[in-house]
Amino acid sequence: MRAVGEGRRALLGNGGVPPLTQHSPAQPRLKGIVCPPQPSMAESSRGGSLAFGQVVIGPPGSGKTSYCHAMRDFLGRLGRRVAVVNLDPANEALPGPCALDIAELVTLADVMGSLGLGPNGGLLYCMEYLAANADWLRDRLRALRGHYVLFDCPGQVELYTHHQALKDVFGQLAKWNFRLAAVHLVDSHYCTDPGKFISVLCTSLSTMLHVELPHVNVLSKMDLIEQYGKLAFNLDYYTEVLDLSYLVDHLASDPFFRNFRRLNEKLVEVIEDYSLVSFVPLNVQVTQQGQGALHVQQLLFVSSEPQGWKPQL
Ligand SMILES: Nc1nc2c(ncn2[C@@H]2O[C@H](COP(=O)(O)OP(=O)(O)OP(=O)(O)O)[C@@H](O)[C@H]2O)c(=O)[nH]1
Ligand SMILES: [Mg+2]
Repeated sequence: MRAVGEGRRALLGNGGVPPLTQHSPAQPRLKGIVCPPQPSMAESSRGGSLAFGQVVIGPPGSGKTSYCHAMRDFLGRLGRRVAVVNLDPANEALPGPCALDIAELVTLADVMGSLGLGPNGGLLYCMEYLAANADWLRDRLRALRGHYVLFDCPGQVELYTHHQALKDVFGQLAKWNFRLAAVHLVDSHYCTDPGKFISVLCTSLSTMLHVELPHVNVLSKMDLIEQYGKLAFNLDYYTEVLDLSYLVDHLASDPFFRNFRRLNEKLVEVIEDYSLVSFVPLNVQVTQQGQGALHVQQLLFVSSEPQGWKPQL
């Protein structure tokens, strides 16, 4: 970690990040994918070649790190140049090699120890520290030109729903000619509980609106869905997110949740009015499509489409 005092000064002086383009609900979109305005090719390629990749985001334990390494292994087996960049300062035991690790700059343990912060505040500080030291990231990423880059991000929901630091880092990456898709992983376990599924819909929508990147929502750990419990509806119902009134009715069959019916109706109304959220089911542990879930290769195509790029596999 650079000296904390230096980091603090850098944080106080971090006013140079330009605002990103505003989200427009009128933008064209594919199923499960939002395509905010992208810089034109001519504008993007000024000052360097284009680079492609994914920012892998989502709640704690949703499978981000496993996904990054499964995708890296898959592309590596095909002979592609691919790199995992660990942006999670709390990641200590990584399941595979990383081309670049934020631990070189800052670790959560260092921040908690030196600033007396808890794990959540410490992680937010680390992300602010990274945003304020974007030059460090830019210098290290230069060595990865020509690679498809998978950014393994931390599992803290507020980073994606309202906190500014990581969004600023994504904005910097766009200025350095990275064309990124956000792959937002959510544990498919939430499908087994209608109340939790509504909250997942709300956080997924907030994340899409806040992060403002081409976006794919993924239901992860599909190999476990049957063990998680019986689903009240077909899997398609959860992935397509079309008519949520059935979900509210189902929830209201529970005497406790009946009291909150009106609140749930209003929440799903917001989701339906935006009409942005849907999911792609993913099983990182298979190499063939099965049980209604995609595998990493198909997800690569799904996430590349809004970037205007077709992977050559
Ligand atoms: N069965 C199964 N387990 C998975 C899958 N993906 C991840 N896991 C397991 O879920 C746990 C969490 O996975 P991680 O990849 O560390 O999740 P993460 O989102 O990176 O977690 P944080 O970085 O702590 O937010 C690990 O025990 C993984 O082995 C999957 O597709 N199927
Ligand atoms: Mg992780």
